Amino acid sequence: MLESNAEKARERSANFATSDRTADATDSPNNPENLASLADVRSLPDDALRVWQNIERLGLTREVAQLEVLGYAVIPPEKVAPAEFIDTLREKLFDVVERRIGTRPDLQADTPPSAAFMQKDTSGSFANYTYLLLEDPVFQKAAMNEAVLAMIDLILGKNAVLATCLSLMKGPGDADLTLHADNLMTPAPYSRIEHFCNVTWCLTDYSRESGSICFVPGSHKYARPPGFGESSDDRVAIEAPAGSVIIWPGSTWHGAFAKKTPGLRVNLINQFIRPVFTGEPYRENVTPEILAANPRRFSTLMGQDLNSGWKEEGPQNERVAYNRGRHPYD
Ligand SMILES: O=C(O)CCC(=O)C(=O)O
Ligand SMILES: [Fe+2]
Repeated sequence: MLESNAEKARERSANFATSDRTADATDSPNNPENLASLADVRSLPDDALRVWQNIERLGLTREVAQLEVLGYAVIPPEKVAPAEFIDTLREKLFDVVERRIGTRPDLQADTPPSAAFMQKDTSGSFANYTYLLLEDPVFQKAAMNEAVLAMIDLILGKNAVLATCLSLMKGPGDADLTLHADNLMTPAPYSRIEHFCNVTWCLTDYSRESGSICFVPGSHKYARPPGFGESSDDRVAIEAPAGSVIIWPGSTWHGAFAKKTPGLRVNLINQFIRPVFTGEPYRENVTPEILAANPRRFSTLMGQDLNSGWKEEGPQNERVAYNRGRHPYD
């Protein structure tokens, strides 16, 4: 005979009362420490379970909490890679710069080797070395790092693609790097689902004095870029030893403090994105005549305003104007 609903309800509340009094409720699927039992919970996709188990296996739950609450996470070196790997990464990076420019970077120097095509900003001596991934297997290894990919799986999904592999080197200077969100080409309001993620390997020690990156904690929830000058009093500097990896999604407001100590600050940056397909290759194949025969907006549809596809010459940031307070296509 079928149990009546009233009987079922009594049984449920009896079970609830029992489990409430029992300290060891490890069999309950509601116990987050018992993830295996969640495999039976049909609302949770298989992949979400595997992603979470991987996060736990690598000891990254604290970093996931930082991401959720603060909008950024700092993974300490011991959870990422041995010190020798960081030394190799830095030396191979210096090899590339020496090959490209003819001068090897020197950590004690106050200016990184530079070439005409490199951008300078106002925060002092600053160089941006792009298109590094194919230069040495060590860069590919960094992009494939287990802890990094565990976080990428969570933030962007397992089919994320790598958008950039670059290095910033900066020496002493006076001006801070202005607050911005890396969702540079995305109009507000930003999606709740992140589409972009920055993974920065610190190859030298980071501190406020040594010109570290800074964040506005919680700004990933604002769903828009900062207005000009907004929130600069809320910036928090990252204090992290070389070998740490800093991860944040495209919506988190960040900048950097001016470097007040001698020598170079060096990093390696991988930016990951959700795959977005553009289908037919109009961007490369539309002719100047067709562009000229159509209104301005047509060029945008043809991908002519996209700030992507650079190699060693680096991105054309003048195309990106959100952080300067105007729409780039106006
Ligand atoms: O490395 C820094 O100081 C911040 C650079 C930045 O804004 C970025 O990597 O998105
Ligand atoms: Fe940025």
